[in-house]
Amino acid sequence: MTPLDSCVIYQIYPMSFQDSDGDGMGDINGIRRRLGYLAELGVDMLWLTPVYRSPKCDNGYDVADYRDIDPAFGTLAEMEQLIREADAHGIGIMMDIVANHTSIDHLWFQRALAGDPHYQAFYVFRDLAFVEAHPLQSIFGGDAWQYLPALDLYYLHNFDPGQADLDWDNPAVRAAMAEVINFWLDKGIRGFRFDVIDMVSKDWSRLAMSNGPQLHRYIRELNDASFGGKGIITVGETWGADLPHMRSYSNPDGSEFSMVFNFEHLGLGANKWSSHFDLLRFKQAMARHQQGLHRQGWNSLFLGNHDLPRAVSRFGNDEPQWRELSAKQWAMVLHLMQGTPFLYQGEELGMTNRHWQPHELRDVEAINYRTSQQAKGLDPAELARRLDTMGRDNARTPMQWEAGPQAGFSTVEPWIALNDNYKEINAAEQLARPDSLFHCYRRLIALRKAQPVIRHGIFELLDPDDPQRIGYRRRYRDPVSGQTHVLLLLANLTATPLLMPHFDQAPGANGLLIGNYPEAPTSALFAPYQTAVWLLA
Ligand code: TEU
Repeated sequence: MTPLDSCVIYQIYPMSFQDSDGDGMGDINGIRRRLGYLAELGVDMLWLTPVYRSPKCDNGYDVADYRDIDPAFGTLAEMEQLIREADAHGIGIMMDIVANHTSIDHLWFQRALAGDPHYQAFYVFRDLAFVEAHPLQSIFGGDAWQYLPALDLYYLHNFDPGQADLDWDNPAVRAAMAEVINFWLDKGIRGFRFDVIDMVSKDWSRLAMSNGPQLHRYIRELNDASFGGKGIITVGETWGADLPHMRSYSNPDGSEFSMVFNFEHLGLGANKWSSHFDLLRFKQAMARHQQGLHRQGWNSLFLGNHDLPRAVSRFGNDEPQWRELSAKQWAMVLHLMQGTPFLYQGEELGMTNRHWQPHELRDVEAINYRTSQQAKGLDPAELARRLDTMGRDNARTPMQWEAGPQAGFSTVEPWIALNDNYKEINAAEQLARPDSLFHCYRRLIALRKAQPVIRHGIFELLDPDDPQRIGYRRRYRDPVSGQTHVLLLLANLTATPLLMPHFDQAPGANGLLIGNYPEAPTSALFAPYQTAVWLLA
């Protein structure tokens, strides 16, 4: 298995990756069919968002059975085949562990409902007095407490009412979750992504649903009881992680996770729906994490996932004239940092956000948000703009494989609308064109494996206050040869030509490692979105 420092992980949203049985929804056999494509890209591991049995009120993040595959995706036997076939390509599979909550269809919750006190203690059931003293809003909107007349109790759901929070202060819950992980380890799973893992320890005294007092203890206990010491790659989803927490989570002693997802660089702010991307904050957050975790932890590197807008639409310029240059630029900016890059499906093609008609929305979060904002009288044009720029459905449109019917995703109308631009943006076109974004990603992935300065070099941000450019240096001293390798990246983030400071340090065309124009820059005047990366001896 590829070691952590050169590993690149590709995230698959199975519902939207490849349909193999003509029901308009992606499935496990569809992923198997595309393993050749993923091997060509050069990725080492596939993170699958949940494929467990689920009523799918939150597209699988409401798990009804952690040990079975949802019939819409296939069977356990097909999953085992996927694990074997991926392994034959040198690719591991990473499962998504949804440990903070289960579906209310899960047997545990059903037994709790039937009055079994052992399983009632798995969840957060409380009486009216407690609920009144602890008012909480669900992340998807509305009250986080749901009343159950049959029990005359309320249960906590930080997400949809169909997703009941587990009580991790109950040791039986922690043991049950370790067993789930061991079940998948036995099947040959090589990685785990832990959904909202910072919410498993809650701090009731502060009414804080994440970063509670037992958080790191519970993670260490889970590590000990399941994946620890087995060369498994793990990543925790932690919206509330600051640098000290990140160091603890990704402690090089291996006692917690390999790394976590920190979201600060995305500039989502307090309210994601009205947030704007802020380049200076991005640069500063990246530099802080690059430097703060160097040899003291490990970074994940990502610009997109199934909850976020499409990367080129959020960070770059998705107008047809600039889209590919801009997407290559962001790919280079991210992939030449230290850490483990995560590529979200379609990012390697530069897939974009789309315009949503109200009836086309599928995501529970977007639908709830639309309803609540309409009730509050938000201007309809502004509401549409927010859903188009920030809605999670943007990331969930079907993979664009080819220019033919349904973009090659399915033979029937997909469960969620395609992006109309699949005739221009698709895998078939890019595989055949050597200077495409796909091949740029393929090169970046290969460079990480070839160049120790990318894996280990110390990071230095240039001009942190420059709002139009990104520049950084990486520096690495080879312990054997004593030779120092320096990587220099300069990027013009605007649609107009710009003079680039630090160009005088570039060694000329011969030292160019990678760039997004056919020719290396010959002067300090960079073309629109021009990006160049040199290796200095
Ligand atoms: O996401 C956690 C989470 O907090 C997001 O729902 C986030 O708040 C939202 O997208 C931003 O508005 C994880 C999963 O990635 C997500 O798909 C699930 O819906 C959620 O947990 C619940 O399991």
